[in-house]
Amino acid sequence: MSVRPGIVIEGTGGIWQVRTRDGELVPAALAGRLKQEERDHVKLAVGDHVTVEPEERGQGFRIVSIGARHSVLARREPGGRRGERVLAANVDQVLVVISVANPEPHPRMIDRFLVVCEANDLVAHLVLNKVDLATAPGAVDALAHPYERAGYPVHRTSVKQDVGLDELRGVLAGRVTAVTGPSGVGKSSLLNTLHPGLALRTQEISASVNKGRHTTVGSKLVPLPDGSDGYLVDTPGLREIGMWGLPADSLDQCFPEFRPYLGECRFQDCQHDVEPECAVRAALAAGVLHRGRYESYIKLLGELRLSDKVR
Ligand SMILES: Nc1nc2c(ncn2[C@@H]2O[C@H](COP(=O)(O)OP(=O)(O)O)[C@@H](O)[C@H]2O)c(=O)[nH]1
Ligand SMILES: [Mg+2]
Ligand SMILES: [Zn+2]
Repeated sequence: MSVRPGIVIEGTGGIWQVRTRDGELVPAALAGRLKQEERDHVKLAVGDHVTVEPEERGQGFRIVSIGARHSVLARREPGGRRGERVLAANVDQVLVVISVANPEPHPRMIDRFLVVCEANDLVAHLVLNKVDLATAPGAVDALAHPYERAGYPVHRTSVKQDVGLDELRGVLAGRVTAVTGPSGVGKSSLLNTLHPGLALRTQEISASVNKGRHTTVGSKLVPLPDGSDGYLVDTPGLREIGMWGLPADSLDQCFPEFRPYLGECRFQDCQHDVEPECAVRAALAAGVLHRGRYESYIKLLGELRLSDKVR
């Protein structure tokens, strides 16, 4: 039979664009049986692995099966999981891009991006771009250090001086990657230098074009032109995912370096703030945990406690 495996790269319902394993792009609609299932629970999304077969009549294809997902990039609406909207399925990793200078890095902002990744069970890589602008010796290492200690891969790059670009190209190859970070840090420059000719919508443009009609502009997967079967997730929604829906008492899980201590505190529901005999704060006092990362935790904890109350 002529059933072909592929990946959904574009569409918001109705007709989907499926890229088959041999690289052909075919329009496809959900088979009637799957449409019923979709109404019942999961909605098809960009990034889903599917199989398609040709329609009996006409040029189109139909999607006859949907594979299990290993991850979802979802925007949770205030009020919990009910309003969850899947921006992309099967995202392998997120690159959080920060610049060493111009704009100045804010570690607390880096922590916020990483928490969003952890809360969505997404593997995060930190990219420190514009290393050519570092002034003090050791400044880049000092920035990288707490994240390397927490277990994150950290990549030092410069578009201007061609530093770390081959390494980063290797990180993208064969994987589905979403890229995020503040504006002006060099995300577009990096991607265009790594893979000239990529047809990415820039986040800045989609953010303004999209105002007030988030449901009409969907995500896209952009195939990498290196034949590696890697994709970039082009989504207008990534920066708005935020921490909505994350309960305050799960925040500690979003700091990977805290995990060895969780469960070691005197109180089982310890939030590592003012509670006595807290294993996280003991590790902090012993210099094993990084002070700035802990301060980020306390700041984000305060925000989540507030939004827990609003709900
Ligand atoms: N010095 C230096 N400037 C860079 C580097 N990468 C990007 N830029 C500059 O930073 C500015 C913002 O880059 P852009 O790619 O638009 O950032 P985006 O908003 O994150 O997409 C541009 O003027 C780039 O030329 C780099 O590695 N070193
Ligand atoms: Mg840009
Ligand atoms: Zn504790």
